[in-house]
Amino acid sequence: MTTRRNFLKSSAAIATATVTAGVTTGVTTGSAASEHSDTSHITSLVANKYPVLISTWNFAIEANKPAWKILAQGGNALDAVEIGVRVPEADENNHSVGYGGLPDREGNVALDASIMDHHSNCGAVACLQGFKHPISVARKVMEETPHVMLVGKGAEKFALSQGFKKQNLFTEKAKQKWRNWLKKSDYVPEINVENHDTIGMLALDAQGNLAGAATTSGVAWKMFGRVGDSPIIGAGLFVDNEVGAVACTGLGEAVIRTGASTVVMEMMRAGKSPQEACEIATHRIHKIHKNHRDMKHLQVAFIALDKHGKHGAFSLRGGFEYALANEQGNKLHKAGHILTWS
Ligand code: SD4
Repeated sequence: MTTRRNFLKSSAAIATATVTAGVTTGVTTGSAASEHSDTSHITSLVANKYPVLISTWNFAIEANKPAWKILAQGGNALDAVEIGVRVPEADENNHSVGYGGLPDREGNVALDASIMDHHSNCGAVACLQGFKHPISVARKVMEETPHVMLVGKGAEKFALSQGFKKQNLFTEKAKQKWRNWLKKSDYVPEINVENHDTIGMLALDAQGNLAGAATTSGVAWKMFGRVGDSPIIGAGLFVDNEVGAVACTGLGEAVIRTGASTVVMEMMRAGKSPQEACEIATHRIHKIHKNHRDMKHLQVAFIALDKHGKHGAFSLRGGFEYALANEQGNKLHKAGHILTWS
């Protein structure tokens, strides 16, 4: 099996399309807007930055393709992020999202997802079993119910009522990995090493509106009923159309403990760049977890996009990549980080 670590070691193939961004202090995509006081100049610079799309991990390159198509044709950010994250959800070789995802320790493939639009409407599902596209169920929760989140059996009942078809998501490959895990049954949530990661996707459309989506099968071998950060607005995902959008990946428990997306958002609101905001939140998680039992294997990572199309990305440990799509193309980037894997 190619682990993410091995993949990164032997990633000459992607090196041509990869740049290192914001290793410790920030990416260099900063808008020149802050250097000028002439508003019309700012408007034209900002206009050049629309649309833009950013997503987590290397599988984001494929996910960005249909999403970018929508944005490039003037479509809205909400449709783009939903269509985009459906790509890894449907990929049986991706063991961290949707169909083919690794199960909990009892053998249940339990999925979490959330979606948020530019009006601060949001919808989420947690611990949903048997539906390949939890992101689309989450969107229906947002559009068709008075609620934000449905979980477990309630989410399943709702999905069926909306016409989603129930199916078996537990593939033979995932079963094999589970059976191997059962031999020792030791729970070590090594995010990078397992190549087990959420897709978070953020888009700014041609109208200047933001949306975001996150979808995952959660950490492998979790307890039955465990919910991660991805379906929790303000933890794994947050969109505020006045400010920006944020998505997290990594160990959800650490993200929830720190309200991480909210931290990034409020830093941007206070005037920090998306890059600075991601770095501040990562350092906060590091500080809070220095003596925590989760620290040994802890990985968390952020992507952020502001209202003007500036982006940021940062992770606690090395190995986090994100794909950025704009008029210059769809490219994989390595994010800066605080620690290396020891
Ligand atoms: C979670 N953040 O459930 C999610 C998914 C994950 O690497 O494992 N990300 O904690």
